[in-house]
Amino acid sequence: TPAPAARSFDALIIGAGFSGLYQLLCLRDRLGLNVQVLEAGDGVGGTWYWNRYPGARCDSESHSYNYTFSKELFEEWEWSERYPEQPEIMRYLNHVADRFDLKRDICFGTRVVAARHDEAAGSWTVTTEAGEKLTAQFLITAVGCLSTANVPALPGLGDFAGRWYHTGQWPHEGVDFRGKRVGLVGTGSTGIQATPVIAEAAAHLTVFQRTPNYSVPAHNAPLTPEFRQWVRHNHAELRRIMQSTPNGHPFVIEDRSVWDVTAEQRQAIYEAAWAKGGLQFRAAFRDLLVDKEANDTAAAFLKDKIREIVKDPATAELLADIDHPYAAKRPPIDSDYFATFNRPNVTLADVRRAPIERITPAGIRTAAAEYPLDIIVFATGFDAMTGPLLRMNIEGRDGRALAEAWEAGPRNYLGLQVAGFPNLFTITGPGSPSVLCNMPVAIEQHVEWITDCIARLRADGLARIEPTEAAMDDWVTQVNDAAHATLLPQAHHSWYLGANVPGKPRVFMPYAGGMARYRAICDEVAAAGYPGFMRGA
Ligand code: NA7
Repeated sequence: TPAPAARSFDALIIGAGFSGLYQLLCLRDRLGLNVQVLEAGDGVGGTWYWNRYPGARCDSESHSYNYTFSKELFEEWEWSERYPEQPEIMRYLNHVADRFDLKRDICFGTRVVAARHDEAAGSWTVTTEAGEKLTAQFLITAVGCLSTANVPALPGLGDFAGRWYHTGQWPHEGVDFRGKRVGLVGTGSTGIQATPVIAEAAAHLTVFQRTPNYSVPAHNAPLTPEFRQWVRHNHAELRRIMQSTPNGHPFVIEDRSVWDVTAEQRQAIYEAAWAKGGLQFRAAFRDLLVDKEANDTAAAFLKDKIREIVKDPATAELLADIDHPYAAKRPPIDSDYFATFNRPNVTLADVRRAPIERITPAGIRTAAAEYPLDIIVFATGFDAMTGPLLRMNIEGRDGRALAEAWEAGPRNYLGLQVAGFPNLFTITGPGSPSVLCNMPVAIEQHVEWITDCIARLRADGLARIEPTEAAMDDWVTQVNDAAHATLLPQAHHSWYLGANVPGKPRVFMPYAGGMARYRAICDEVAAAGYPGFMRGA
């Protein structure tokens, strides 16, 4: 029997998280296109569908971690705590999907394994894991930046007699830590969130630390009725602030230098910022991310806090032995992370000086010791930004693979489009500021820009758009220049640089020039009729 004809759409969207849901709404309900979303998970949520590890919570404050495109949606949703916990974010995204009747156009449990551009037909053909083929004029990836789990290739893992999990692929039924000896590998934002929660449940927890990290208390708490009411009445103002700050958060970075104040005043400012907590800490001074000596003052303050909190001096020194500038890696925020090392059932293992050699059937063996374990938790991060795109086997014109085009690192224009891959749009792609920004703010901008771009194309009677090589070269330079104007590239272990994945090209991937500036650049390009892009019939 002949293979069934591929189902055909105006646009295919891959992923049903924050990005995919809003992109569906815009293309289907605003432009009237025939759209299909393909989603690997069995529900909406994206990142939050998979990351169900203990303590999973967003570091953006609740009232800013939502869509702002609809005043009614914004006003009718109430968050319960200062930072939204994973189950609550799932409730929110399901609410959005139901409110706008989005689920009827989403195929769940459908993983994309290949996407190929057909030049003659001017369309994309997408293949799913089940072998189904779908075609569309436009292909939009909404696959997230932190969705390809990085499980270290440690020898012996297959022989481990206990159970092991990656935080980004957490079992839906949860994990029972009671009475168990648990090892947690990784001290990024995820490990720092999970450690205190696992420590409360487990018989014993060993945290395997390769690169120590700063962390500022989150001071999570239930939101008061007064605050919730204030948020409800200030939709326009909050949206305006979030769209004008460099990082999309609803707070403004103080316009003062570390050197404008005395040492005593500085200490008082840091104490106040510590008491306020969360990502706002880095808003204390304007020069923390551009002046190394200014940054050193924040780093010293935060290291002193670790020494103050952690009672055992040797453990405190290991935790405070941080050699990157504060916030040059994504800065974690925590609930009792450092204090957890004062618990009698928690141990810190230094795997920088004594690396993990192998997993044995009984546990983890480092160069210094053997740790018997029942459960290993890998909080080891993701093949960030490029990983989720490259694993889909995307082929552009003449069958050229994206993996080949990006062999030396990602190259695109505005983080959104790649030469040789017509009508492919990458929401929150490398070269966009998204991961340095409060994510929904970046996503709304990307989605609206892509929607306008497609609308303009159709209004002009055109069928395809892709960037020029020259525009890509220029954008790569701008991304590089923006990074090097900051201290961010000085954190050699950061996933911004791909350094956490062995063999990955060392390229600073996000655009560090700020969300507000990026938005202005994108708006200018659209207003000028898309210079840097080739638009054709
Ligand atoms: P991160 O921030 O990439 O952290 C991963 C951690 O795992 C980090 O401490 C790594 O140390 C460590 N790691 C990775 N591989 C190994 C091996 N092989 N051995 C020991 N330790 C290892 O991921 P997260 O999930 O915490 O956070 C990702 C983002 O999600 C976060 O930035 C927020 O934006 C939300 P390393 O630093 O590489 O030495």
